[in-house]
Amino acid sequence: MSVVGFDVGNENCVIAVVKHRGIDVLLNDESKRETPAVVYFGDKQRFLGSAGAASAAMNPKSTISQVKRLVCQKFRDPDVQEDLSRLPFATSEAADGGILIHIQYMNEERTFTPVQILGMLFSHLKLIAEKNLENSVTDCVIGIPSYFTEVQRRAYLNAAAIAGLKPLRLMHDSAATALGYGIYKTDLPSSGEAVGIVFVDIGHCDTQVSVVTFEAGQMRVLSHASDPNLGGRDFDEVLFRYFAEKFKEQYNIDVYCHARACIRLRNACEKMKKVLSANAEAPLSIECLMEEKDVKGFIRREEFEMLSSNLLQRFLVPCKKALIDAGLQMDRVQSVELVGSGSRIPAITRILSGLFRREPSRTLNASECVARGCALQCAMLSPIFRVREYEVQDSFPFSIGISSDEGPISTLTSKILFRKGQPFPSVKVLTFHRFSKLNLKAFYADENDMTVGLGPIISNFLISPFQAPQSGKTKVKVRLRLNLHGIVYVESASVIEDESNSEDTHIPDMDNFASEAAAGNYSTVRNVENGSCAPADHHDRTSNNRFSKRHEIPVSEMIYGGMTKAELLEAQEQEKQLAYQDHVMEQTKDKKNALEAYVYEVRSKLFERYRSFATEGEKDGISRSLQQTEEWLYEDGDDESEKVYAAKLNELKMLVDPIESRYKDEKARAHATRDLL
Ligand code: ATP
Ligand code: K
Ligand code: MG
Repeated sequence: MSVVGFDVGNENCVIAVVKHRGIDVLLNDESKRETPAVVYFGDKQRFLGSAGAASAAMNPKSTISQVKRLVCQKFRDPDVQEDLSRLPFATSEAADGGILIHIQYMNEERTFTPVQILGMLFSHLKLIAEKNLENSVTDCVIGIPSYFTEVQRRAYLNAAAIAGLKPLRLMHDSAATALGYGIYKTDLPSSGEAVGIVFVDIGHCDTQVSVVTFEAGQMRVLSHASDPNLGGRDFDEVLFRYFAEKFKEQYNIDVYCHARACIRLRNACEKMKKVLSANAEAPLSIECLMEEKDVKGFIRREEFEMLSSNLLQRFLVPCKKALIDAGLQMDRVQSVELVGSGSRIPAITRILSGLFRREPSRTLNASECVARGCALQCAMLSPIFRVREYEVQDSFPFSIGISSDEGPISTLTSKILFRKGQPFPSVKVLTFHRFSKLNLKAFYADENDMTVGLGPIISNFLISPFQAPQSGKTKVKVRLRLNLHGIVYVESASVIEDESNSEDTHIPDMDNFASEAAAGNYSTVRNVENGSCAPADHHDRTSNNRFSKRHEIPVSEMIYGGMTKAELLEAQEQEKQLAYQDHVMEQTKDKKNALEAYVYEVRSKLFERYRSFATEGEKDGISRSLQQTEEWLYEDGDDESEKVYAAKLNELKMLVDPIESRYKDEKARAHATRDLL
């Protein structure tokens, strides 16, 4: 069993693993440290990651990318429509208002949700990790943006479950980065003021800023702020629009009308952007972009920066917000750490230097730090690993409110349960007085926290049934947990029967809050599915030494959005079938290659090793068979099943094996003779 950290981006994925001597980033099939977040549906199998990316330009409609952003989004949302308009594959509105991706696969029209595609990516990453480690991988920690709401967090857990992974934690990207930073940082003061560091992560589509303080043996996240719609791709778009306009005048072509031309120009612009990070100017040249026209262009870095000036200003917004929310004065910021590959644009460094009054550092590996931090956290959470004691305290980026209603006639009372900025995981205990059932609703309490428009409602909990005593209402105690993933649920609900007297009836009928210590204790991670509890009885000794009796009450949870259990099972089954088909095709390819290799091998052996062990007749026969097989492989046998290739290989072996054994016998005899001498 290995412990693994995954960073699944819109553009790139990274896998890290903790080994005895530190953290390694695993190489994919192409020996790369970053794996493109791409799934390509070929004729008879899927190609994922690097293999998928290779086909993107040739098969735009069958190549799915950029799904992380699409998870849980509503199809009709104008921002989503804008995103979709830039993506070449077909989509439609799902029954629940979400997005469906349409694919022509094995002569069938298939549809997949973004979560399913994400699940495919997780499967692929799992496979890479297992190949590398020669070990099964299930326990993992997965990086997520801090702005993800509960549906998105659940979707990530579903995607991981589709792939057969078990995330011990969904970890905020910046918290992971900070952990990797803090655990190796040895120059911290052992006493006195904590050191404040600002982490700025600029990815392909988003920007996340977090303020973290470090002391010896611990890190505390003070704040998270982000812009989910600001990242490297926006700079590609600046160049894209610039050249699209230019080419209208210069070549009289409109790339917007030509899907493939759009993709090619966007790709060229992304390359150009990267060139401009290291050079003062960049050329552009695309052959036969459309209407058989070759296009050429050119831009200087100053021009690019001028065109991007609005974008650049926008980076300041989350930076300022994170500082304000953290309540940290600028002079307590010891360093600004810039990560995420989108941050490699020099103008970004410049604009951040202006705000923070210091040049941002690049101490960390910009593309690997999230995965590395996740791997570390996974090792810390896993019972099979021993890691240095280190306290990770993350803060929750939303305020969560809870409301209860007392049947149809009562009014709704609502309060903030988990406050933005507070450490999590965390448990709160509430007391209610009710007749026979209790309805609780969890919601995001502050619209200003929400950067993705997914609505405020989180879940509904029905706590029922319980029996009221003859005298009136029952006292119900509810434990609500905000778990390690940042998901809120009712951990347990129970009836408290006080056996001493009726003192409690004097408690005003108002919902009562009590807060338990924020559990920094990670041993109580529970599956989020476990919303309901089996009824059980307990006897508690209360603080004033009276005995009270406790009965557990069943809890049922209704989640807004996301997959049902049945849908998840079906998705897992589908993924198994798709993976099986990929596996069969890989095996087929291997067999075909083996047959081809055998043909060449035997052909050369006929003139060397087998020369004096086969008759001329045998040699002629074998040569002819080899020739026929080779021709067959290029024609009728180009696309056959594994069985057919295996049979062909056997046929050839039947002819060649007798000769091989004659050769071996002779070798053995020679050997024996030598030993005798
Ligand atoms: P996200 O965090 O949004 O999910 P991601 O993690 O996949 O996405 P990264 O791999 O951190 O994103 O960054 C990818 C972005 O970085 C792309 O927009 C890419 O063009 C950009 N990028 C990579 N190298 C450079 C460079 N040298 N100069 C400028 N931009 C670069
Ligand atoms: K990444
Ligand atoms: Mg990223």
